[in-house]
Amino acid sequence: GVNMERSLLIIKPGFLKYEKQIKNRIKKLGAKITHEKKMVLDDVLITKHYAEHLQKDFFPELKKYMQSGEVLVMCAEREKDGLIADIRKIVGATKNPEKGTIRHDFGIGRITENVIHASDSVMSAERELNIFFPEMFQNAEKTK
Ligand code: 3AN
Repeated sequence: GVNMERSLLIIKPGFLKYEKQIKNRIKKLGAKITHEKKMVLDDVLITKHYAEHLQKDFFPELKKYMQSGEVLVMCAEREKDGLIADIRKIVGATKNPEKGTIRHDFGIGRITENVIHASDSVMSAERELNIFFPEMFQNAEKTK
């Protein structure tokens, strides 16, 4: 429907053991996981996904960590708008996430290894979903 909203999530290396618990928290928001894939991120995917961070001091460390093991990439979708903000709330802040958030409860207190990525706006969600699930966008082209 017109209020549908979706978000790109990545459970980061070392945290796939919390897959069920993390998914349960997402589902409690009334969202469904519509697409998912387990993978090791190659250079192309990392570079596209973290395009805005390529020049940052922490990028080499972030890249090395993000390629250090399998990740679980997911698309979460909900019919009611506000899903992206609701997910960011339960994910928690980049630094010092609050008790009760995913990053706090499953994290190990390191900024780089902060458990999960979640899109921060509708625009980034669509950009990121295009990178990891291009098949989601192929019909729109065909029906033109
Ligand atoms: P968020 O994922 O909370 O939106 P961003 O987009 O600012 O945060 O940063 C992307 C990722 O880069 C973070 N999830 C974290 O893994 C890493 N990162 C951000 N800031 C730092 C930093 N100062 N030092 C190390 N890693 C960082």
